[in-house]
Order: sequence, then C-alpha cells, then structure tokens
Amino acid sequence: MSQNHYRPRDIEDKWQARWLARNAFAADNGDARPKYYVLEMFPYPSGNFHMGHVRNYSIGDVVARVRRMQGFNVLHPMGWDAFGLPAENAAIKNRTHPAAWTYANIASMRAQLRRLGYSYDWSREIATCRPEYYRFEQLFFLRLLRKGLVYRKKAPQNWCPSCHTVLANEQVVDGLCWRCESRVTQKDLTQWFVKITAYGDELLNDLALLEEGWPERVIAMQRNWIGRSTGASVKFPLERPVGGAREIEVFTTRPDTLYGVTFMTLAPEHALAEPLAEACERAAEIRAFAERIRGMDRLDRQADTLEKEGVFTGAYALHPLTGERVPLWLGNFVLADYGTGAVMGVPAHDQRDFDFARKYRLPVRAVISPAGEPPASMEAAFTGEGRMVNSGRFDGMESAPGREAVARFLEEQGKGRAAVQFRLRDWNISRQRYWGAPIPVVYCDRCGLVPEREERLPVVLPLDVTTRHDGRSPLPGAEDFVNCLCPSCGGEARRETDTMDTFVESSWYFARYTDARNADAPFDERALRYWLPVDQYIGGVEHAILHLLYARFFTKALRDLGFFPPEISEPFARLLTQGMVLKDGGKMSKSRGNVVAPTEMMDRYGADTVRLFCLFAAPPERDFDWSDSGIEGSSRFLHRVWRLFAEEKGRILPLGACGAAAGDAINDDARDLRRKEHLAVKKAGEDMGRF
Ligand code: ANZ
Ligand code: ZN
Repeated sequence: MSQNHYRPRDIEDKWQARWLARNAFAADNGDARPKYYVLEMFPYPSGNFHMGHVRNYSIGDVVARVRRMQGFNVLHPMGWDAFGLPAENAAIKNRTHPAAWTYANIASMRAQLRRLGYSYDWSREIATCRPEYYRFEQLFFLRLLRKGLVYRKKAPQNWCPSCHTVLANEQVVDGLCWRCESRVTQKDLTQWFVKITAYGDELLNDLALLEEGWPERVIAMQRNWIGRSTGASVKFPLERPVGGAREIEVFTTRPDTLYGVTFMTLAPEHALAEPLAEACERAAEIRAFAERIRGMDRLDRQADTLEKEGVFTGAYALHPLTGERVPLWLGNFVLADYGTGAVMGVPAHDQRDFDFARKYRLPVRAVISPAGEPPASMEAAFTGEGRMVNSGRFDGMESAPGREAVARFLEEQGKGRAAVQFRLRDWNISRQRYWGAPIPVVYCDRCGLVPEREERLPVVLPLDVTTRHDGRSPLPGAEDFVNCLCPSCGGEARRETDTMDTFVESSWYFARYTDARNADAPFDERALRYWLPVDQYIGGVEHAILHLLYARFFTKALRDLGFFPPEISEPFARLLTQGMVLKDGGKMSKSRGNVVAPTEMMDRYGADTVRLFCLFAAPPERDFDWSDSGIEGSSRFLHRVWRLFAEEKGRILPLGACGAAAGDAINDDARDLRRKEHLAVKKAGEDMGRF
C-alpha cells in the first residue's frame, strides 16, 4: 500500500497517544486568556455509547477546538453520571456488584471516548459515585436542610412496584415507569423534598436571561412546567360545618366568573371528602367513588379526554357574594395537589365544568358576554374574555379588570384574596435504592432527626453488601451502616437508608469541573468566578425540563447559601439541543435491531469519518437518518483530502506559503495559496460564529 493511502488507524493512534501523554487539552485555571467553557451532558456509564452520544460530543469537540484555535482558554471536561438504577438492575442480572459494573463500564467507555479523539481535559474527570464527589453533595444537603430548603413530608407517591422505588412525576411516562415500563401505583410514604417551589418566581423570571442563548422551545417547556397562574382564592362558607371546617377554599384563575358558580367540586382526596361522606346517608356510594378515583393514574386524571365523573355529597356551601346554595360534589377531574384541591364550578365558562354540568343536569349560568346562545342551548363553554353580566355590582366590567375588582372586593370582605398558583411541585429526592448517595441524617430515639456533622462527611455508601434479587435496597439490612452514634447525644442511633435521586448529582457537576480535584471544598470560589457560566452546553432535548430546571435551581440555591458568587444566577449561558440520530426514520433500539454501533463504524472507517458524518449529515438541531451511503461519502471525502495533500505536497511545501507573513517575498503561486487559505479560515470562522 502506498504511503499516499489514508490510514485512519495509524494517524489516530499516533495523535491520541501523544495527546494523552501530554494531557494536551488541560485547561489552566490561572490563565490570562479569555475563557470558554464548553460542556456536553455527561453520560450514564451503561457500557456502550450510541450514535447519539457521538453526535453530541462531536459537536462539542468542534466548538472546543475552534475556540482553542481562536485563542481562548478552553475548559472541555468529561465525567460520569454514575449512580442510578440501571447499575443495580444490571448487577442483579449479571451477578456482580453495582460498583464493579459501573467502574468496568467507565473504563471501557473512557477508552471508547479516547478512540473517538475528543479533546477533553482528562485531569478533571469525575465519577459521581465516588465519595470524593458525593461528600459535597451531602454537604449541600445539610446546608439546604438548615435553611429549610429540604424537608420531610408524608405524601402519596408514585411507586414503581418492580423497581421498588418512588418516582418523580417526570419519571412517570403515560402511567408507566420510565425505566422498566411497569404500571406505576400510588403509595403513602415519608420522603425528603427539596423546596424548589421557593424559587418558582425566579426560575420563571430568569428565563428572560436565556432568550438569546437557549432554544425557544426549551424555554417554553420550562415555563409550562413551572406553570404560574394568577387568580384568586375564594372562601365558600359551608351551610353546616363538616369535619370541623366552616368553609371551603378554592383557587380560580377566573374570579370574573364568580357569579356563574352553580356547584363546587372537590378532589376525592380532599380532607373533607370523608367527613362529607360520613354525614350523608349515601356514605357507601360516596366512599366507593372516592376509593375508585384515588386508585386511578394521576396522568389519566389530567387528560383532556377524561370522562368526567362525580358524586353528590348531599351538602351545600354558600356563595360568598350572593348567599345562594351551592351543591358540593366530588369529581374525578379535580386534582388533590393543585390549588386547594377544590374547584368552583362555572359550567358556562369552563369546559370541564360544562361537561360535568351536562352529565349531571346542573344549571349553567352565563356571566361573561358574549357567551353566544342562551345557556340551555350552549354546546360548549365560552372560555374567552368579555364583559361581565348577571354579576351584581360588577356588571359591565371587562374580564381583565373584573378579575382584579372581584379579588379586591373579596379581600375587603374577608372572603378571599388575589392568589398565585404554581404547577411546579417540590422535588422528591428520596429513593429507596442502594446505588446512590446516602442522605446524611440519623434518627435517634432521644433527639429525633439529627443531621450528620459536616466534619464527619462523607457518609460513605458501604460497598460490602450483597444486592438482593427482589431488587430491594440492601441498605436497611446493612447493620454496620445503619447502626451509628447520634451526632447530638452520642447515643445509639440509626442512619437514614434512603439515597438521593441521581438528578441531584447532575445538578452541580458542571461546577465541580472548575476545580475537580479540590479535596477540601466542592470548588474554589476563584475557579467558579473564572469559569462559570458554561458558555455552551450541549445535550438532548429529553433533558429540557428536569435536569435543566434542577441545575438552574441548584445554581440559585448554592448562590444563596454562599457557595456560588452572587453574580452567578444561571448555569448555562447558551444551550444547544442536538437532534437525534435515527435509522430508517425511527429511533435506534435493541428491540428493533437497528442499532449502529459507534465502535463498529470506527473499526471500519476510523473515528474522523464517523465524526465527520455526524457533523455533515444535518444542522446540529435537526434529526438525521444514519445512512451507509452517507458514511461512505464522508470516508471518500477524507481519502480525497489525504490523497490530494500527499500527491501535491512535493509542490506545495517548497512554495513556503505555510507560515509566511505579510510582506515576505513569496511568489504568486504561494500568495494565491495563502489567500485561499485565509478565505477558507474566514468562511469557517464565520459559520462557527453563526452557531
Ligand atoms: C373557576 C373557573 C371558571 C376556572 C372559568 C376556569 C375558568 P390553571 O390555569 O391550570 O391554573 N382548578 C383549580 N384547582 C384545580 C384542581 N385542583 N384540579 C383541577 N382543576 C382545578 O387552572 C386553574 C383553573 O383550574 C381554576 O380556575 C379552576 O377552575 C381549575 F371560567 O375556577 B377555574
Ligand atoms: Zn441523639
């Protein structure tokens, strides 16, 4: 074979070895050049990369290399999101230990990344399952706890019977566990919560800071998830006290429709549901209904297509302004954990109430004009804005000022007030799993719940346990771990055996990279100030809500705890959500047998060809289809480039064009070549700038 032939393996091996030996891409924290921090979402060490990873990292690597060539001091780190369920499940299946499985996967995946030729600063590599990492997470937990931003609460939880763990709402997809696709059930448990709702307004308002750098779609998803609604809370006195209560409070976004109330609906979980049943002669019927609805999937209950169902409780409330009797119902479409768990029914102007009223022949009263037809012949609710009618002293007002006027009037009368409601819920971080960061608190018979002392961190996850075949956590049975001394009285106590949701680890890893080997503190403040925010973050749109929201929350909370400097409020200045790599228009998956393995492609074509194809196949945000002819094309292109240079270098090099400066005496050919080179650099630079 001639030496003019492109042999990627030789080239790649040679340079990769050299990069590694010199840690060629190490970033310097004390550098005087302007900084640039480019980060790709770190992987879960499953064992193998898929083409989607390769695309994500190849895009990031181009950004890193271009910025370096442009004179920036570039931070481009890599690490492992290493705790989590799959390690436990795989360990059970393969009869190994989750730690052994995880570290072996990390080793093989690190080798794959090196073969792909990415320009990472390997001296900053992290694995979140190491005590050197999670000890600081435990420190954050203790500080959040002290500040009241972490608390314990008993609440009905999404429970995956097969994974034996609680799932966050976001981890329930169409009523199924996101990991194992078992049907999720509800279970009452005491859990640890992070009070992300305390930052609801800031998380929402600061989206404005991201408008330049984040995809519109992701900002919209975050906004919807936070879901801030303004309106009023209104108190309806009960005709007769029930279960010690004299009134029922509702949240409404439309206080301007208050005069259109013809009934009230409570969630079957509402605290008054049982007392109402008890006071009614149809108690059995009411209880049976409540029982049945409580067992329903919560997402099904929120669906627009849900068939509305309810039961009359026999009791009445009184309209706060007219004194009219308002019948109290239980209804399947009212959610227990939104607002107050009770709704004022305005069938003329709310579609769910309309459906409910038609089904149970409840009166419909139009109070916003133009509602169109007379209420009896309405076929749907009129949900728009208009002028208030049949509304007493408010007649003639427009909806928007009317809402405020009604809220103000209620407040003056002590019957309600303007109110804001968030869809965002506090974040349940408790997992009844083994392979996670231990929650650093203990339970003492004398002192109750006691936080571990900071100087005793980390609370190390014991590795000498045997994973159980039923998937239950071995921690509660690990006596050396559970039995401990109370940090407060020194007496015998028991450790918390819940571990933290892995989303906690990924909420601050970007900050740890700035000072990854710091053994005394999570990071040095100067390092943070220098590197943060991440200039360019790159990852899949599947993380558009949770991971990004949690990382944004952590940034704000750590700032307020004094860990982050006050000027840093957002972690990621720019975000790119890269498209997917598909095969024949569909997702690559083992079950479909259409997976294209990066290692196989590298064996056949070399890493540069694989990277090149991932970059050329489509603009970064768009999905593209893996194609054999496409990668062949990329391969031919690199062969051509190589051959061209190899064949022409005898003529090019003597020209002295490379490295020549302006004013040097070079001939016309050399000048031509030099000009073309600069045009190419300019064009490429501009294209990159656009990105
Ligand atoms: C009366 C009304 C009249 C309403 C009207 C709307 C239109 P968002 O935008 O999601 O905040 N609601 C309140 N709590 C609820 C719960 N726990 N489960 C189900 N529905 C609930 O929606 C707020 C509206 O959803 C509230 O305003 C309430 O219905 C209903 F013409 O009150 B409204
Ligand atoms: Zn104690």
